Amino acid sequence: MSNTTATVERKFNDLFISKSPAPAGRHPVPRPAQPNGYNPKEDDDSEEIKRSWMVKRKKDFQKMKKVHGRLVNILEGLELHAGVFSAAEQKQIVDCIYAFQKKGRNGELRERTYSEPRKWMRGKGRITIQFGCCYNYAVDKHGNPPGIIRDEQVDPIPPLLKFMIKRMVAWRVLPATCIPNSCIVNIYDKDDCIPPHIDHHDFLRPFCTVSFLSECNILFGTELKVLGPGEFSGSTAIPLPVGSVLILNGNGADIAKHCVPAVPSRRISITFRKMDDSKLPFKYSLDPDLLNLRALPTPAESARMQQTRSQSSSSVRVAPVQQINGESASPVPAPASPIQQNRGGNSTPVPAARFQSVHRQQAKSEEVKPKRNSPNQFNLDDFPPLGFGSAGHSKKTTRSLRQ
Ligand SMILES: O=C(O)CCC(=O)C(=O)O
Repeated sequence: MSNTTATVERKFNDLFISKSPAPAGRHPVPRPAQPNGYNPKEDDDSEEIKRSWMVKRKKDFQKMKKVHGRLVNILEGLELHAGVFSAAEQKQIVDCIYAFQKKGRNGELRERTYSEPRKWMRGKGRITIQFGCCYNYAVDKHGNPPGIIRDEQVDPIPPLLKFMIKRMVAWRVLPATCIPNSCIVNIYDKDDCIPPHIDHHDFLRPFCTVSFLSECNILFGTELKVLGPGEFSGSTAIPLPVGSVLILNGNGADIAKHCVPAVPSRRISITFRKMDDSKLPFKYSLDPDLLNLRALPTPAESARMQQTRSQSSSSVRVAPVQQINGESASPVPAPASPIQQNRGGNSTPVPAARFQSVHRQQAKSEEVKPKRNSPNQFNLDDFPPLGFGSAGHSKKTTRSLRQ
């Protein structure tokens, strides 16, 4: 690993791993370090866990279309998670990508890892960096069909991008059942694009794409029309805020095509995908860093853990006081948090004051800029954080091919 990459990574670790001490008087139950190196502070009210609760998640994308005579929600399975990577984290990731770009240009990466096509017309010229496997977009000069080329080797996923995977699993953006083992970095200069496609089935679903540097739209539709170089039209445009993760699954991955039209300014995306086991490169070996990843507790789980802890401590120390005074030793209930209100208030609270102060901080620093351009352009202003219902849509059911 070069010095630049190692320094970037050290700084990134500092940013990603919460180090704030436990509040006075609290004695977190020590848990064994996770074998994968992702060890947010063990206390269940750590900054890490609270940040994971503040991610804004939209999961109710809908566009009904007739497919083979049946009305189907072609966007079923899409999810947009905004605010997964902070501005400082995004900068570290982008710096790391630039360090790899430099290595690629200097011929310091494996031959098929780095590709920088000649910009011979508008829309063409997107740079790609492939880690984990060599993916062939179209029949190549050796006659290889599109898909994973099993006898080619590319560089392994760098540690910083593995941290991103761990973050996404820990924060419940990606399921622990489909952990990516490959990724493609796309570096778009102004006017570069990615044409309409459905991702190859050498990769499992769900897969995801993370956005950096500038916001752009991704188009979805069963018919995406090519209007000109880098210009496409489709039934649905979804803006991708920087630091957000778009999950592609279900009909959104397999019925609808997607594309990114010529971008208005430089943009980087990283698409993470898990390879089908039967398509793994012949020389691929399992990465121990990506085994046994786990999600952090939801607000409800965290509250249950806290309740269990306070019940066990009150049964030891508080009971005699109860008997003497004839009063309940239960703490005065905190005002209902937004989470409790939303759940009907019958479960144990996340400490309301703490939750709300984090919520206010997050709302202030929110990077998402809502836009309302067209009826089919989705916006982020009503994204519910984890534990909230989807504002205004919580009861809506979606009809899809996958029910
Ligand atoms: O750049 C994006 O957000 C989309 C990337 C994509 O579709 C792909 O890598 O297959």
